[in-house]
Order: sequence, then C-alpha cells, then structure tokens
Amino acid sequence: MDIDSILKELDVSEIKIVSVVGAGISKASGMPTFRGEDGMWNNYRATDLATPFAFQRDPKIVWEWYRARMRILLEAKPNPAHEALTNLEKEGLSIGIITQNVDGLHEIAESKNIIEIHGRIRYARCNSCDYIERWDSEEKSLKDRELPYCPNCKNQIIRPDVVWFGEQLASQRWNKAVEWTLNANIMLVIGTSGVVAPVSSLPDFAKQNNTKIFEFNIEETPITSISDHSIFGPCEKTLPTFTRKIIEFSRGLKNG
Ligand code: BV8
Repeated sequence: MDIDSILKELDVSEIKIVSVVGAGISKASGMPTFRGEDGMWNNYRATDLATPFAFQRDPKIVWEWYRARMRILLEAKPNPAHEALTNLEKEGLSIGIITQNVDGLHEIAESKNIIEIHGRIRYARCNSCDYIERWDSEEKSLKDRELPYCPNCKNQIIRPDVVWFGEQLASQRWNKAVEWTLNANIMLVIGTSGVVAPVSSLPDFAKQNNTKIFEFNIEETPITSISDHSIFGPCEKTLPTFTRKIIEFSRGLKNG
C-alpha cells in the first residue's frame, strides 16, 4: 500500500477528515474489544449487560461489569493511534472524531472535537432526575459500594452514562455526527467491526457523498467492501504512519 501515490490521487484542494472510531483503537491501551478474539462480548451477551432491561432485571451484575471495565480503564493510557488523531486536529485537518468508545481516551490524548456517540463510562446519571456524577475516581469505582442510589432524588439507582442497545442515541450527537460526515472529504474508519447501528451507516453516507474512505483494521469488516483503501494491521502502528504522510501531503498542497 503506497500511501503517497494514494494521496496524490486525492483530487482535493484542502483536506477535511472525519474519523469513525471503535473499540479496536483502544486495544493497545489495554481495553478489551467487544467482538473478535478475546472480545468481552464472547463471555457475555450484549443483551445480558448493555440494555435498559438487563439493568432493570439485575443492576448489580451490570454495575459489576462496568466496575470491572473501569478497573482496567484506570490503568489505561492513550496509545499512538489516539495521538495520531490529535496530531491531525492540531494540523487543522480533522473535522472531528466520532467515537463509539466510552473510555474517554481521545480526551486524555487532548483531542478537542469529539462526539462520544455511545456516551461516557466515567460518568453515571440518574434516569429520573438530572443528577450526573463522575465515578472514575479510585475510591468510587473500586469500592464495591452497595447499588448507588441517586443522592439527589433518592428513588433511582444511578446508571453508567452510556447508550445501551435498544436506547436512542442523543439526537444532538447523532445530527452533529451526520453533519461532520457530510462536510468531510476523507473518512477514516478505525478499529470498528461496523455492526452497530446507526453508527455503522455513517460510512455509507460518506460513500454516497463521494468521500474517500480509509479503513484501519486487523481484519475485513462490512466496511471493507465500501472502503477506497483498507489498511490492515494494528492501527496503533498503521495510523501514525498514515497521518504523518497526510500531514506532509497537506503541507505540500498549501505550499503549492
Ligand atoms: C438504536 C455503549 C434506535 C455501552 C454500545 C434488535 C433489537 C434492538 C436493537 C437493535 C436490533 N437490531 C439492531 C438494533 C440496533 C442496535 C444494534 O445495532 N445492534 C447490533 C448489535 C445489531 N443499536 C442500538 O440499539 C443503538 N440504538 O439503534 O436506537 C432503536 C431503539 C430501539 C430499538 C431499535 C433501534 C444503540 C447502540 C449503542 C450500543 N452501545 N456501547 C458500553 O460500551 O458499555 S455498543 C458497543 O459496540 C460499543 O460502543 C462499541 O464500541 C460498539 C461497536 O463495537 P466496535 O467499537 O466496533 O467494537 P468491536 O469489538 O465490535 O470491534 C472491534 C474492531 O476492532 C474489530 O473489527 C477488530 O478487528 C478491530 N481491532 C482489534 N484490534 C485492532 C483492531 N483494529 C485496528 N487495530 C487494532 N489493534
């Protein structure tokens, strides 16, 4: 894959990149993916843990799962793939990152334009009042508190501030994600199995919009067939190389 010649094919006067990101970008940071080898869904079914019904039926097991993920997350740091996206933004080439991840690692990597479209594991909220709290401090997530009731309205168990299966995405986040997608001329699809709707439809919108799609994954996905280029390999290695080249290319465009 000769990235330089691919970039030369790009008939663009300026570069506007939108990134659609999944759990694969955080694998190198120690966060388990959902599907594929050693994916965390392999031991659980999404319907057992990440749905409002599951939480209603057994809030304790759902909280145990989130606490287990938080314990890993407290040790996790952004990796070169997160940093590569921050570098694109610093260069003025990135419209933004649409991330399905709830781990907050893009923000820690100092990216600014981020849509956490499936929410944020580091926060918990109440379903019946507007109470929200951060719970990723050492004592909160690790201390196996009894089920955390809302300290404000007292009548609900607070829940992770994420979007579960069967829950609508916040329309403001979704509309912004579609707007970013339609304003971009390059889409990077990074570390996602491309099976979760409606985010999985964003590459289709990009395709219809004649946007160049670059996929970064370790294996084929449903996105591969509509990608202009699929760059196979661990994105913590392939993405920094790509972003360095596209930054050079963009500087060349500017210098004429
Ligand atoms: C919605 C937050 C309208 C929680 C997540 C039947 C009944 C009910 C609903 C549905 C249904 N059929 C379809 C639906 C819609 C459903 C859906 O799409 N289901 C799928 C499973 C079929 N979607 C929804 O419910 C959404 N809401 O549609 O509202 C509605 C309302 C009611 C009824 C119907 C519709 C809400 C979806 C949000 C779910 N929440 N997370 C939490 O995280 O705790 S989804 C969860 O999966 C994460 O966000 C995760 O990010 C996301 C997607 O997974 P990926 O990120 O792609 O991760 P995955 O492990 O799958 O893949 C990792 C990839 O990385 C792999 O390709 C691997 O090869 C690659 N990789 C690994 N290592 C590397 C790498 N790549 C590069 N480098 C590496 N080193």
